Amino acid sequence: MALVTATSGGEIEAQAQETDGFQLVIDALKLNGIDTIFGLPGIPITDLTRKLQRGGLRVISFRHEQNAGYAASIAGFMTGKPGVCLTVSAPGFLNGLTALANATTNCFPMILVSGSSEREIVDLQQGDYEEMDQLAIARPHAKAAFRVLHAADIGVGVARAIRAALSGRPGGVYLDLPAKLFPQTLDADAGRKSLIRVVDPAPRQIPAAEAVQRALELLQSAERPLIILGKGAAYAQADAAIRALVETTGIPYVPMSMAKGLLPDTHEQSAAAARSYVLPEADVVLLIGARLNWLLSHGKGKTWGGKSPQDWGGQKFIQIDISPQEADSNVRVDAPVVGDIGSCVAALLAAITATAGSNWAQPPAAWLTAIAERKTKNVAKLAEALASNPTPMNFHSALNVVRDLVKANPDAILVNEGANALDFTRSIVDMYQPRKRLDVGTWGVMGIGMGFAVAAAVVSGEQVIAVEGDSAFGFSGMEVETICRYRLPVCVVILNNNGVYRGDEVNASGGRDPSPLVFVKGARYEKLMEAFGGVGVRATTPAELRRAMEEAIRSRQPTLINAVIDEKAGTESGRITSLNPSAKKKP
Ligand code: FYN
Ligand code: ADP
Repeated sequence: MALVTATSGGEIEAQAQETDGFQLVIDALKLNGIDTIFGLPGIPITDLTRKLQRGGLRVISFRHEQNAGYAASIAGFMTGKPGVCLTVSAPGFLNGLTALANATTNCFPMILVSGSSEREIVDLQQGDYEEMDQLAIARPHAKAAFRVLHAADIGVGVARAIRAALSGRPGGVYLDLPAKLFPQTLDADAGRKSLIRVVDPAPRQIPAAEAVQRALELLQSAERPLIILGKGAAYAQADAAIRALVETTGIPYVPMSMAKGLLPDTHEQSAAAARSYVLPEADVVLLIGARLNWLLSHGKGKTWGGKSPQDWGGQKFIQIDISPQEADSNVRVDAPVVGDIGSCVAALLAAITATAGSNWAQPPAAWLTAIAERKTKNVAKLAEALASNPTPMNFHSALNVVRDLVKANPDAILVNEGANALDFTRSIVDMYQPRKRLDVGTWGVMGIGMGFAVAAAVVSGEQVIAVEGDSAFGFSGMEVETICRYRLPVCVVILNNNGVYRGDEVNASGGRDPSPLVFVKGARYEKLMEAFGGVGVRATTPAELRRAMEEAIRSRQPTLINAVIDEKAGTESGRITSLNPSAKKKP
């Protein structure tokens, strides 16, 4: 259809019948239920951010694109809709790319939308403003990458990005929008018709009956069965079916970090407190949305009872995963079950009922008793550590307070990063509901803290508690301004021991510079929050920390608590010291 020609009297009507690239991006996102954009305005997307807000989307504007990207990715994990991050070209794009790569690695659905410079100049390398071939750079770090050159293709571009992010194994998608695209106009009717509402973007994938049968037979043969729940199981939002499978079979389970709370950590079948006993002792292990990567010692070696780091421990694995390529990635998987977790777990439950009715044989008592004994011992050991009240505080006495407050506020979302601050929080703070624990994930990445906290508060409206190592906080600390600007109910607790891992190291050369691992002693992080109108508190005792956290949760005000702990508390790399080649060599 031809463009309407404007006359002096009919100008408004003419404009109303035209649309442009800006509007089509907004319409395409809205049509697909995208209601929030995380980003940072600048050339060439400044006007787009304005128009998105005017168009009714929530636009959360950050201080650094990496944090906006992490926010988008975790919004994707929490909601099952792709989280969208919008950045400027070249450096802004690169800042967002870390988060996109992290999303792909973690199987979080996310779309990084970046403006880009003039293709004609970029491709001839003639030195454009922020010149960069962003599409080529994004491709290896994303599940898929697309560029849209014509406004009429925006609908297809957005639809392809959504499908790629959500279908099969979720991941990060890059969508390149050159500056010239936005002001391109076309007939409004043609524009409307070019848009696509994506139908069934994450189609169910039903497992093959014989794969389910194979898994069932292996499970029935087990004497010491174990279930491992990963963050894929949390993402799948198949909470009731997973709980039914665990409880019907009576099999003990271990949650990976972000699967904590999928069943309450206080569940009697949780073997988390006996982790180092159950992994090597189990004979059949059912993995649900968990990969046998480094976090599970690649399914072999001493963690699994193997004699040396490369030795197989003898376990047989059943693996439920949406990716058909995942099985055998590290060790043999005897019964791969490929499909979406909801369908696979339902199929397994149906097969159990068909085979055994309500008389499924519970795991042998000897196995359950042995686990219970280990659990009791570890729980008692932990309780003793939590009860001690040293001066200054240590990780245990501070986290005992967080543990109580999460228990009293199970709807709250816990964001957690650091080394020791991560490891101690994971084992000390019980979670009670699914998808409430958000952390460093598959890469063990530092810097997710404030981005995750902002997104968690925006997406859920719930209270967020961010437990941060002082080093980890530094990567995203400036976003406390964002937290204050949007008045988000985020309580940041910095476990401050003056350094990376700990704060008492000195410069071994005797020179004037501090050790590379320490920070300014006695830093007043709480003042950073006060600078933007939030509440800052310095806490040196568990009682002060408790009071400050209770008040933060009661008031829902942005709060930063500088929890001062012993600078000698902490070990190098926390519980993964073995991965740090020089860790044993003391300076
Ligand atoms: C766990 N534990 C408990 C409980 N839960 N004891 C008592 N009560 C409860 N509720 C015990 C558990 O049995 C272990 O003791 C110990 O606490 C630690 O448990 P965890 O955390 O489950 O196990 P572990 O061995 O640390 O797990 C391995 C891991 C994990 C690799 C999956 O460390 C992890 O997720 N690490 C991420 C690290 C990371 O990304 N760091 C960021 C980079 S830091 P034992 O059974 O006695 O062993 C850069 O430097
Ligand atoms: P963790 O770190 O908690 O062990 P991983 O990220 O290693 O978890 O594993 C998550 C796994 O879950 C991935 O292999 C991914 O393919 C899978 N996954 C994600 N979503 C689904 C889903 N809806 N159905 C089935 N598998 C899924």
